[in-house]
Amino acid sequence: MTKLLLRALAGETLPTPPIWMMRQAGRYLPEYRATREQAGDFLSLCYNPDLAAEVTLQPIRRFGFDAAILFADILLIPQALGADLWFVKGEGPRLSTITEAAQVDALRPADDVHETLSPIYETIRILARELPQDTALIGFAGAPWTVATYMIAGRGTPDQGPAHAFKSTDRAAFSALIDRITEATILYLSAQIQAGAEVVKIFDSWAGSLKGQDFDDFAIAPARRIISELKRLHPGIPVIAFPREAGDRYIGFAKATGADCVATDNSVSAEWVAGNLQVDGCVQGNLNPRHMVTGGPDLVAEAQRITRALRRGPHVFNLGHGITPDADPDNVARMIEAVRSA
Ligand code: 1CP
Repeated sequence: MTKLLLRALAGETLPTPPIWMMRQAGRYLPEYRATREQAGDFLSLCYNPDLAAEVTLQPIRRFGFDAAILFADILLIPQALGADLWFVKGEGPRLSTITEAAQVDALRPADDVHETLSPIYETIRILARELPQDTALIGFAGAPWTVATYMIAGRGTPDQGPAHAFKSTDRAAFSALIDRITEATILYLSAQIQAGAEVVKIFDSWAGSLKGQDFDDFAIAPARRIISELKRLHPGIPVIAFPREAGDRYIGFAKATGADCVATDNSVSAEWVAGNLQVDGCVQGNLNPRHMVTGGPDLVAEAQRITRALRRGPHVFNLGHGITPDADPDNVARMIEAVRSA
């Protein structure tokens, strides 16, 4: 096995960690903006296999990352389950909302998702052919809780208030929604693996707002179910899970879900991650994405501090969250150089 990412995920401690970046294909790159213009809107880009493969490859060509992440979005699953989805320029995603049990029942069955999502599998087949031999291909989906927060509220929310409210008023209907998304996610990720994804990542961007038993029921349990089912269907497939802002609960999450690698945000220190999480396996993270905007000596110092703090165990270098549109591409090159020379 020569791909660095696969070696780290298998538990190997490497002299230099594999490097990739969340949102590495995105608006901070002029070539992405040009291809997106050509596609029309964001969703047309996601569902155009040639152009989606092209934007996935752009950061690989420019920076030589060790992994490519499929270009798509976590909100395609709600759409495949029957929700309306559109993007408002300069604002973000909008979806039809879910406010009552009957709307959960009326969603399409999980088995139907392939009908909408088959272009995504074609993107993966193109990438599997075109990526350089030493670049690993990552597929992904949103975690059920995070996807549910968008389906219930109809948009991104700072505190996931509407989803928490629906969970307290009708826990049975809320659980049924989580189950439907979980089943759809298993089918979606399994098809991605069949098409050529070598790793899958589950993004639980809003896991941090689940407290107490809710974290067990709606962050840990669905992740455990998705991971065990994927590993039953595809023995040996590595899974990265990202329960963002889980804090101390990263530890219990890592032990309970069976994820091969837990990705951490930048609110926990790399030293804490080394002492508490890396002791049990591979970790990913966790440079603050603001350094991609500000650059300078702090960027180099921070990238090297993280690399050194995590070099006694398996580590995948990444940001603590996605790179932002105002980032300077030159800072990405500086980050990679800093990590590889640490
Ligand atoms: O205008 C544009 O071109 C769209 C910006 C954009 C991009 C580049 C969106 C809209 N999605 C994406 C791609 C994307 N999204 C990827 C592709 C691979 C890569 O990383 O390069 C991935 C993995 C995602 C995942 C995603 N989408 C998450 C989880 C990770 C995270 O950032 O926390 C979430 C929450 C979304 C929803 C979403 N999609 C797009 C936006 C702006 C948002 C956030 C909306 C909000 O909460 O307000």
